[in-house]
Amino acid sequence: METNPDRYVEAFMAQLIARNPGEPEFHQAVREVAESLAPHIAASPVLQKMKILERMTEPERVVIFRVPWLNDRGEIEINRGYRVQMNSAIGPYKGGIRFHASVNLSILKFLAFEQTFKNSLTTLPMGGGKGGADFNPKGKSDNEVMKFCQSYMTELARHIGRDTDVPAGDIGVGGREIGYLFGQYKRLRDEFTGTLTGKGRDWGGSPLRPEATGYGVCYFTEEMLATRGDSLAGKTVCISGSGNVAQYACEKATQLGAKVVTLSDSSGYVHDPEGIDAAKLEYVMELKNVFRGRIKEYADRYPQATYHPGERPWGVACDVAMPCATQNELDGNNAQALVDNGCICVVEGANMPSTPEAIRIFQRHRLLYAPGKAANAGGVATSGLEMCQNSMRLSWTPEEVDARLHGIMRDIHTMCVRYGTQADGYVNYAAGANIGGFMKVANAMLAQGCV
Ligand code: NDP
Ligand code: 2IT
Repeated sequence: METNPDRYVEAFMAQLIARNPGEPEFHQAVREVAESLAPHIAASPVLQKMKILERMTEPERVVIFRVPWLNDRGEIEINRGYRVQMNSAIGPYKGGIRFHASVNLSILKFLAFEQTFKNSLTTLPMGGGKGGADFNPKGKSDNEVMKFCQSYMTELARHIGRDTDVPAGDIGVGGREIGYLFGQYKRLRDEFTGTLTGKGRDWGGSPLRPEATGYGVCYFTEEMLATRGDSLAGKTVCISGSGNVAQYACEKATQLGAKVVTLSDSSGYVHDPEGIDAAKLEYVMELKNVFRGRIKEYADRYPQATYHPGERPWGVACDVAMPCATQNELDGNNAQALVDNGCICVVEGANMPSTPEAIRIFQRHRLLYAPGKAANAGGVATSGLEMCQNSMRLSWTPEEVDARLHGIMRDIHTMCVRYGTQADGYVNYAAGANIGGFMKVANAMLAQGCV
């Protein structure tokens, strides 16, 4: 039994790194959690004897498979498909599918690990999983995307099911891809069930699932600001990304009275000092979702906006920053720039967008800082609501789903405050989310024995 928290973390991490070499994102995600949990685990003979954290960091199952498909020129292309089934202690595996050239086992294990805690925080019965492929959708025709999705699902179908593992979208996987994936799943299994979430409204999708992650980020932001007697109204907001999460974070922040001044993609960012209002956002949605264009076109359309190629938006002065693109997109220098420019609140729409150094800077300067596993949980929570509606074979109204989403985000905030409030009154949301998310999963694992 190791009773010193620092020694516990170092010994634990040394073992984890030796067992999982060459997986830096996975190491980073686990270390962040291990540091929060160390005081509790170092004080708990049961958690140590039952090897709870050791088991939580070993996926229950990983499948890796060949995904061959024919491109529009009739040539064979080969990608690598994955599904990481991390933890099923409190429900079926649940988590998105990512199609991006960078996808590898390290990234999917970090995402599946974080998902386990996030899903626990939603209070809904969902375990943790994540999948994807190193397929790059950029420049691919609809036909090629469909062929790829069908080939990916042909293998994945044997590993998933409504009570086993329920995938959804993530980077590179939105409504179009979920449609192709669902079509192939239904064809192979000859059953119409809610095995994927994020489906179209007319065929089993929940109202508000597309909006849910971004809206949830803003609801969570409102809760955080309220702890300091403040709100989003009148705030200047920097958002990165211009995909699903960024778009709906922009929409809701604007509805709540904030002015969103940036959006980005992997090529650069646009800065619109007048704010990206509803009409301009409609243009962005068409540009990104229909024409699959680049964010730089925004600056051609709206000449008061400037385009900054190859840069991230964190040098723009703002009150609130919402990183909504990808992991490690906000480093220590970016964090320092945000602090120097007067930013008071950082809310993660993406998964693990801030590097450990960035997080230390936010916390040292006592910013309101919320990790993705708490702040972006509205997406998977609404996926959980979609599963619930599918099981009942009925559909709730948008108002009903929105009210539930709002309630869930409020409850996650309360959980973070409960487990994350320090002696000096500062709320460490990262620690709160890690401890709050861990408790339920750990208790379930203890009850279920050595499995
Ligand atoms: P989308 O594919 O819709 O959008 C992703 C956005 O991020 C695009 O603007 C993309 O730009 C940008 N981006 C992707 N990779 C990079 C990179 N390496 N560097 C800079 N920019 C990049 O994905 P989502 O909006 O769904 O996901 C965004 C984040 O939110 C991810 O971290 C995801 O895991 C997380 N998330 C998503 C949820 C969901 O429900 N969809 C739920 C919870 C979290 P480009 O077009 O140039 O690639
Ligand atoms: O990271 C995430 O929480 C998601 N991509 C959503 C997962 C889901 O199952 O809705």
